[in-house]
Amino acid sequence: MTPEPATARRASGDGDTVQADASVLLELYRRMATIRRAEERLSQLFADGAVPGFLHLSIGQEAVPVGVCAALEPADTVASTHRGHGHALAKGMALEGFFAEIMGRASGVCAGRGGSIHVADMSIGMLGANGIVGGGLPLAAGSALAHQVKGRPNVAVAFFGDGAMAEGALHECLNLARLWKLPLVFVCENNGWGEFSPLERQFAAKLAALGAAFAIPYEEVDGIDVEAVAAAAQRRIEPARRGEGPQILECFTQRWRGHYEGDPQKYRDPSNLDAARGQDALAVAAGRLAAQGIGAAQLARLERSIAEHIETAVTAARAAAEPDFETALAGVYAGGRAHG
Ligand SMILES: Cc1ncc(C[n+]2csc(CCOP(=O)(O)OP(=O)(O)O)c2C)c(N)n1
Ligand SMILES: [Mg+2]
Repeated sequence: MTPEPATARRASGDGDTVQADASVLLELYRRMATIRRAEERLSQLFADGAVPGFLHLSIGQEAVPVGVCAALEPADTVASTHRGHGHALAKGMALEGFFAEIMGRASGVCAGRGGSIHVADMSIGMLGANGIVGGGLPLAAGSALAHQVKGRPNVAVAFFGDGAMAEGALHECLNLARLWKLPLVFVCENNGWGEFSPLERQFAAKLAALGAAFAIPYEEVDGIDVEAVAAAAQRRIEPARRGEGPQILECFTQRWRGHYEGDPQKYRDPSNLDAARGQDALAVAAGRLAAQGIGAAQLARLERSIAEHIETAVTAARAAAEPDFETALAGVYAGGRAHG
């Protein structure tokens, strides 16, 4: 997704919802639709055997990465989770390098060595998706420390799922970030599920209580409403950027798909899935756009251009070379030696 000016950040308003004009909301819609259509395309490619490894889709959760990243500067940094496609695209990853990476091609953003679960691009401040639950948290804390030590006016964002609430890494990072007043924003994507278990079977407390325990300001937001997420993110990011220390934002969202592609979700009551799919960030935004004079025809044109861009990226990825075996170890050892 081509990074564009953080329009929501510039929008006026400090209430619960940014007083965004239609063009700002349309841009947020475009970013969310790009993530959803890219993941729908990945789902097909995975079924066709064109995507190696596992695939964890974030369909249903698009408003969180888009709302949060709209409130960030390009040089701010984000660390992600195993469900990281939305974070990568919302932070500004181009579709070409994104698809090529996930399809294991040398033209991918990590030269085809990372794939879906390690998609990263330091040039846009995307520190990487991460297969370790809670693994992105210390990376974001380290990045926030680097911003602080180097005197940069930037913040780091740690995206994490509700499954990380019970991880020691979160508790340690909350403590360290508060002690050192790091410019770090903890963004929880609470979709109510950790793999195949509901949150209440995994964590007895609340994230708000962790915030209170570590003396870190906490805010929660409807993670289906992209404007509300952008406004809340702005409220958390600004104090962190001013040097007031870490912040927590908990976004309540919905996981529409299985934990991974192919997960039959037998553990999930169909009514739970229906309820989740009834909460659609794109539909909410489309309804508001319609009220502001941007109707279905304009959105259909936007969808066509997104679909064309995705197909161009997929076609290029299919045609691209696979990584060269001879260089398999490059980047593994310091000094970049190609052979062990
Ligand atoms: C340290 C660690 N423990 C367990 C796992 C296995 N695992 C992978 S994803 C996951 C659940 C993650 O849930 P959540 O953080 O809520 O993210 P979501 O899948 O809902 O986006 C678990 C337990 C792991 N990858 N890492
Ligand atoms: Mg979860």
